[in-house]
Amino acid sequence: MNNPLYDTLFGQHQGKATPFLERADGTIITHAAYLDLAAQYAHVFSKLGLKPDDRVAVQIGKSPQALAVYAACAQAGIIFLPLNTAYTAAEVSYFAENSGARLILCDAEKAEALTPVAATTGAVLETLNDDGSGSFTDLAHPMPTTFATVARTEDDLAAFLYTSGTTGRSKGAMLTQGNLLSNTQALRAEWAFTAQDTLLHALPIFHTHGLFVATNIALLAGSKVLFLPKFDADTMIRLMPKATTMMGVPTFYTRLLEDARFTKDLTKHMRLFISGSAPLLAETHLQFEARTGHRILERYGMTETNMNTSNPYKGERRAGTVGFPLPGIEIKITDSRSGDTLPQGEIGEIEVRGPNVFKGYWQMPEKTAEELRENGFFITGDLGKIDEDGYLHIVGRNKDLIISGGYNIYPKEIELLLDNEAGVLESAVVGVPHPDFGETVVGVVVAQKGKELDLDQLKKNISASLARFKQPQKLFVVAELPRNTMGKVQKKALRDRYAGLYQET
Ligand code: MCA
Ligand code: AMP
Repeated sequence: MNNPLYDTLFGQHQGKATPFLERADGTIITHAAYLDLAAQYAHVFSKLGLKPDDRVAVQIGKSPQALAVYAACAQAGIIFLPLNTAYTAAEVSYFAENSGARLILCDAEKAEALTPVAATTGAVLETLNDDGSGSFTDLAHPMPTTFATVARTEDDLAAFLYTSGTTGRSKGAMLTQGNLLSNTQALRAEWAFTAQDTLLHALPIFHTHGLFVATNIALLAGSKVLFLPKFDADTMIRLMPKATTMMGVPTFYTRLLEDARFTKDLTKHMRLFISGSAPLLAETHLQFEARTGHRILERYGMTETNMNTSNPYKGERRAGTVGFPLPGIEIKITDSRSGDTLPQGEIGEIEVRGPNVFKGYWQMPEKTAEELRENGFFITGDLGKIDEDGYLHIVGRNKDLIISGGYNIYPKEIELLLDNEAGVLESAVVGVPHPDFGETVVGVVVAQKGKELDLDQLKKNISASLARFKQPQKLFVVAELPRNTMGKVQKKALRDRYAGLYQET
């Protein structure tokens, strides 16, 4: 095997007219058509002068073409760097610059805003729109539909996914072919995916969940994918009868449960519902079972590790837990300060080791050393315990992170922007419970002495540099921030103070 990721996930389907993607309008893209397009894209990379290990930063909508860029990168040995479509040009500029991307692919409407960063970094900028048109397509059109796959090993890098940190600076998690492949193989087997499956896919494809979990498993198993541009309850319900499996963040499940058309009858043929990326409330799990008779299978993962644990496919799926370590993966619970392993049942830091654990953060050896121990254990920043039956429970986070609708938001990034605004002395950003998104962002600011703050203006000012989903839904002015005796801001006190903001009455 000369390119493990490409050969195993993609190459096995070359020339096969089997259905791969089915779009909401019923159009089908076969494996063969998909891989022909990927080969054409790989030729364009060569024509543009890209070499193996170069990075391609991709901020484009969810389309078969976007997925073909991923395959093309694997085939050409290029590092795929997908970016959330909600990111502003300022955010994308950082990723493009930090990664040293040689090519930036974006929608035509974003091209103007991203031209300056391409000019600064010397990257080529091409466009690829949701409907498949664009300058990249024009370049690909005359290219051959076969490409000599570039030789790689499992240790070679396949993708960078950026994840924020407590300092507010995003870090590029380097994922190898072996990281992705080993996890896909473990999950396919655990969840029993086969070519008879049809996966209802409404997740974005720029994060681990929709790309490396959902898409990779379907590719490995040869399953068909009902490929929807985004979550939309009407379309999900219309297409559910054609599916056998679904993956989603908890918001998908709470939204479906709110819909009276989502019934036992609609789901009786379904084989499996999987949830992850954010905590699924035990209450949602139980409500789902009462409505449909299905127990949602909850699993736990991270950008740096892909999936770590999963509730069993065959055994008991326990509400409020994330199950057992996947085969080949070790989990231990440690004392945050000493790093010592704690006795079973005690709450501590969750650490993980296995072939799934990433190679480190791009050009940030100190950050890597802080989180990745020399013995290979990665310190997740999540707090958990293992119960007497071996199920892992996530009970909290040792990192300052908000998860809204499955998207991660790092308060520090928003606080730095707020602190920079005229008249702001200091700020704190917290996540509060939200019925739809699980958590949502609330900001608290302290004005400089004698200054009046215009909160609407403040919101507007920071919005230029911040994706919409990260922007505080509410801002409050307070006289001072609650602090402990060490002077540290007590975020828990703030979370408690604003916990009722979105509670339904
Ligand atoms: C959209 N909006 C949001 C979010 N999504 N606000 C807060 N949190 C969100 N997650 C805002 C938009 O900016 C917009 O604001 C308004 O909501 C409507 O936008 P729309 O696109 O229509 O939203 P939606 O379709 O209702 O989207 C909600 C969603 C979506 C379906 C929950 O966010 C989603 O698909 N989330 C999945 C994220 C995911 O895949 N995470 C996996 C990460 P306005 O109206 O003000 O303009 S991977 C991971 O975490 C690990 C590895 C793991 O374990 O999987
Ligand atoms: P990300 O940085 O996007 O990879 O998000 C990873 C984080 O999402 C983890 O560190 C957890 O805090 C959280 N997460 C993922 N899956 C679950 C889950 N099933 N339950 C609770 N938290 C989860």
